[in-house]
Amino acid sequence: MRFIAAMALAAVFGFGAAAAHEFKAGTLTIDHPWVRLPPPGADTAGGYLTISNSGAEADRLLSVSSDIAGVAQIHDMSIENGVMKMGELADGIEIPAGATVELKPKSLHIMFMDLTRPIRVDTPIRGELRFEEAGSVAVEFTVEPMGASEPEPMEDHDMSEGAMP
Ligand SMILES: [Cu+2]
Repeated sequence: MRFIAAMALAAVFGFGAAAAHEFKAGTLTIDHPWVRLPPPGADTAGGYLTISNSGAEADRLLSVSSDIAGVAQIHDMSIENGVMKMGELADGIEIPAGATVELKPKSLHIMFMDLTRPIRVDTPIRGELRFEEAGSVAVEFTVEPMGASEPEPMEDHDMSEGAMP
């Protein structure tokens, strides 16, 4: 009986660790980096993650690199006159002290461009985040199908899904 309980506990903790999928660097915690599986033939893919800063000083995400793309830019997305626009944030993203910043579809995101290999759901992507204070942090992005667990806030923007991660 005790043995079975221990096994169950191990299973729970094992799953918990995998599900958490987080990376730490100094006062930063980077939670659940993932890349949305792009449509076949696409040469860009969107990357998302959550960064929490438990420290007393702000930090800044300056750049991102990966093993799937020649270029990775940090993008913001906004809707102007009903048209979705996105552009590079040349200064990166500030992570204020005590704050959590979420990169997610239809919002702040990482734009992987000039994809160098096919992206598959079963193949995690190695990446590196570079912060002003915390330095370089190695992370692993999981790959998730389009729309996976991400509700679409704007129903009428579904058509541009492929071009606008
Ligand atoms: Cu973009």
